[in-house]
Amino acid sequence: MAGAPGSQHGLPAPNFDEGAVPAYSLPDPLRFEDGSAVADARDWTERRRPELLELFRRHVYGRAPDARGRTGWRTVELDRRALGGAATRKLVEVEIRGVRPGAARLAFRVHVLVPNERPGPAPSFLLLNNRGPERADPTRDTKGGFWPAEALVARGYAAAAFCVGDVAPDERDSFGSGVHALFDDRRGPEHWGTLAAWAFGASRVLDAFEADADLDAARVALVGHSRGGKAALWCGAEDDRVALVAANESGCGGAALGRRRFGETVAHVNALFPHWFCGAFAAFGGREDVLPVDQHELVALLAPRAVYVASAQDDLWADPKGEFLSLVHAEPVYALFGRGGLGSHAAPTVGAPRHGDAMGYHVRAGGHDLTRYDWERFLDFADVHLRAR
Ligand code: GTR
Repeated sequence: MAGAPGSQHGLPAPNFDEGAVPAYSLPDPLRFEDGSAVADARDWTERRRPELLELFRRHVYGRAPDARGRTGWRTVELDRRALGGAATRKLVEVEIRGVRPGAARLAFRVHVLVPNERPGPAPSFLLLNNRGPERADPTRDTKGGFWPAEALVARGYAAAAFCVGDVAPDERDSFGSGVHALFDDRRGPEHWGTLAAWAFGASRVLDAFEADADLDAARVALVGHSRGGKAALWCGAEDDRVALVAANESGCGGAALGRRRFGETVAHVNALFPHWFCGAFAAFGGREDVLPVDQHELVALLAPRAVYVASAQDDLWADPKGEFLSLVHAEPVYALFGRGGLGSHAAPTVGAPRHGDAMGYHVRAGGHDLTRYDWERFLDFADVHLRAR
């Protein structure tokens, strides 16, 4: 793929040839680090899941601070006649109170459009918006496939979005700013990276949703595209209040298996975006086989909750096949809970979504973007799992 971002950094050219994918063997999510086997769902939940979560914190995303009692929220704007009367628009300010003197609080804004016609508290889709604010415009002056709020509301879901950059800037040297500055004065190897900070922000939005009588916080789907998809998956792993995660073209550090080294690799992503991860992750560039985890285990951390992975045919940088395989290899963990996965492991067909039991997948035609097509599939899947009541 000409001009793939990695080629500018003196790194090996990325591989886009399926025939050149190296032989690899994946870590088994159902084996403890001491080699013993996970016996049942209880063993998984009480012992193996915490062990795995800790491995991801130490080696990949870093450890976020304890947020208990640190969130505040208030509605700063309310319009009951938004979307031509179909929705109530709220602008909610979420506040995070820090522990460091001189960096006491950070406030960021969440836009929510709640359907006015609803039988009770609404299920919702919360977008971790990693693009400009105009991509999730609550006034609807700017509309597009990235956040088709009207379509969500028409199907009974609240449409919510916040800009991840308001929680932590997407910049290399940003550790001393955004939400990081509230808690830390230095960056160590296990300190939370920017993806973990965005995930932390999404969890604080859930704190606010739990206090909002118009919303059902037990039926929240997180949606993230690309780097936003990586953060959405990690949020679902860290926060079991999340009912469904839809990770769109999340690629390396998201749903794609690292050991395949197809498209963007651990070396590329660390060279381009070292701040996204904890410092320790950089050591695994080109050494994916010694990383104690792979990304199917990130998906497994969501079990038995609903998970949707979406790819785009031309988005080889994100490794569509590796994204699909993460679901496949997470299935044994879902099976512990009596939950089925995708239903079939046959190679997916472009434009033919596969919605199994707790897992959904599609690969659509076209390139790297979050589109109306993707959302329509997430909605179909959510109708089964979050059922708009
Ligand atoms: C790319 C990056 C990917 C993905 C993407 C995006 O440059 O290499 O991992 O996150 O940006 O967020 O659109």
